[in-house]
Amino acid sequence: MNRILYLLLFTLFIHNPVIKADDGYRLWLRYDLISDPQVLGSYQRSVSGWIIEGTSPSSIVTANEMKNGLNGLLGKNIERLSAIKRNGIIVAGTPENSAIISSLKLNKQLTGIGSEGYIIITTKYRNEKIIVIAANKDAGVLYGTFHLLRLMETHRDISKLEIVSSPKVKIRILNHWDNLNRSVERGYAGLSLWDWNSLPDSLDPRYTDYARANASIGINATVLTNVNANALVLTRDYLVKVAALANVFRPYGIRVYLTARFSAPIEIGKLKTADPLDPDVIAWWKAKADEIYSLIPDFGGFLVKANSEGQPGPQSYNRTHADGANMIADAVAPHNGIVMWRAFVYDNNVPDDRAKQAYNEFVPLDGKFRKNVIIQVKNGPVDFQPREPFHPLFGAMTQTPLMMEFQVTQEYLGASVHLVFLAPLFEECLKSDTWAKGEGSIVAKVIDGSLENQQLTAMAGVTNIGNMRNWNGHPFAQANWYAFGRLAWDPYLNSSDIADEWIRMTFTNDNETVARISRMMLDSREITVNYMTPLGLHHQMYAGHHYGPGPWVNRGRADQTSVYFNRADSIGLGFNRTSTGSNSVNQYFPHVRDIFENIETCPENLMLWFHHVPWDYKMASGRTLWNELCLRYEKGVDSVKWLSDQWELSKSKIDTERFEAVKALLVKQERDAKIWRDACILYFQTFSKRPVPEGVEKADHDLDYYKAYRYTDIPGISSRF
Ligand code: GCW
Repeated sequence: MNRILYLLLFTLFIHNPVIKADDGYRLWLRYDLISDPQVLGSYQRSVSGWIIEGTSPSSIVTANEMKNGLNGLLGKNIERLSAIKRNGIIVAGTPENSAIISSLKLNKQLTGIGSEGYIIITTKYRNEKIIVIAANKDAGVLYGTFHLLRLMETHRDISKLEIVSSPKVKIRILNHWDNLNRSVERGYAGLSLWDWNSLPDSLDPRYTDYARANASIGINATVLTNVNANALVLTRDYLVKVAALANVFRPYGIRVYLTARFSAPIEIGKLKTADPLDPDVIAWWKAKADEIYSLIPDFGGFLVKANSEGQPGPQSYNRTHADGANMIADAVAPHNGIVMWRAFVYDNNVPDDRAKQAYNEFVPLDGKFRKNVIIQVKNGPVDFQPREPFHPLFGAMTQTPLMMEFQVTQEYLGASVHLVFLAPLFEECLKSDTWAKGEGSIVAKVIDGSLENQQLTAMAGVTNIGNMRNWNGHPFAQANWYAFGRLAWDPYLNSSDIADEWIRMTFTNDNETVARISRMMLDSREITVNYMTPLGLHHQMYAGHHYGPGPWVNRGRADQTSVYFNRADSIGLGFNRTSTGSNSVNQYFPHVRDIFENIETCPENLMLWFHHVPWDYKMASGRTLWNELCLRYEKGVDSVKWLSDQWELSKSKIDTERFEAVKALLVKQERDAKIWRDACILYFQTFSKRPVPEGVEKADHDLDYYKAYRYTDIPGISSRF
């Protein structure tokens, strides 16, 4: 009887596994017991113990991860061993720190994978079948361990492993736009993680969890402070705090960088100038660099925003960006530091087309930068819009390394309220063909250095991390952190593979649910483009908060207004950037230029970026531009409803806490999508003077209502705007 009852209970349990509440803190590193009995059984047969012989701080954190991961996933204590005495042992280490690894003679496999790469193989050791994670250095062992755990979290077959992986990009770096008072510029997930007041004495355990999460996806660097920089962080009191963070991050392979305020020699150095050619200024930066390295020997270097949006820079002294970058680069060079110099510049003298400015300023400087300078370029020529063409600088500088700057925080994509998976946006840019050296010269090849054989390579993500319990605000915003890390490791990955992994680790391995959520995620970016800025429109956000619509915004600096970018008039809509307009198309290589120049060949999704299109222009659908535009907005709104329906179908497979959180956010997203649709259609209609086509829901209010509409619930910044 008991036995039958037991069996009954067991079957019930297996078929209805309890879905535990989840506050999202553990991100994709949940390590919950594997719920699929078959998968669990096969893993329990393949894994019976593990060995990590190394004793460095990095080996210790790797061992902790191995232990917590295996014990959690397999639901029992998996023994740590010191010798191979049976089948199913995992051995992780380097030839230096592990006698077993060294005896396996893996030199051939290990050459060419560098200091961060790893191999994971199934092999035999004195007749015992074992899994080996081997690397040249500790960091590789840690990454390999995370990889193996990921395979298990995603229920992959681990019986015959033959994995070789090494990062294609050298510096994979988060940019925190965090201020020293803990506010975060464009941050929507609470305060900055860095509690400067309590550092260096008190170390929040979150610092460790932050490092772990980053290491799990291969991120190996972080810039702690805002590019709109405060020189105070370079004073000794703060540097000691920075050093404390660097100490926490080091075992996880993460190096710390800071933003350098160009006028720091004046502000904290008491000099009269910050002129990069002034000997006192040069000496000040050199001494500052020496001081930093005495506290943080593996300090990465500086990120600099100069002569842009009011930030000081070399041009204030009639010097060039190269003069400024080189001066700081020389100060850090003896310590192997680098300077990441941003190309997001726009001058106070408003140019004819803001999209052209970075290219015009930087291309003439090609070849003039020191070897340890890399130019950090945003993915598109304007500013992190839902859709932009790739930045024309990619491929255009042959002697200077260029790095990517993606924005992970959703400044222009609905903050932490809208469900928008950004991997498709990142992927679209990385796979864009610049034609710099003929067909196939895709942006990813600029970023991984292969196009021009650059050794210094990097990818930055302006992060969406804050001190909210779930780190990012929206449960799905975690996927953007995850995707950034994975693409920085390998810019050739596909969004769908990334989504699949992330969903399995974060929510469930139920195939049907994974497929459904994956569809939602993969479509989500296009959905947002439709209800915000379809057909190549851009920068139509309300001034300041950039959250809701503001196509009418016409006050302030001209090239920050919506009317500057939409150019709506009685004839049509869109920014003429062809040869008859601003001619920014000419910054692209001829093949690409010709495609964008001709309205017949310009991709429709970028049409209003490059062309001023008449309202009655016939689109691919056969509809006029006006009708097509209205229907795109409607499609955006309808698709948000679709997202909600899809989410509802996943209810039984998701823990209540996160299910309800996402559900509530989708309600807001639908509200916002409607506001976008109605506000934009009503505003553009004042120019088109055409009726709204059938199939588009009628706006609830008139244009004045939307112009006067004030959000009270934008995370993080509602008090400011
Ligand atoms: O998009 C703009 C943002 C600013 C930001 C700037 C930049 C940090 O609105 O908040 O400043 O870009 O990238 O420097």
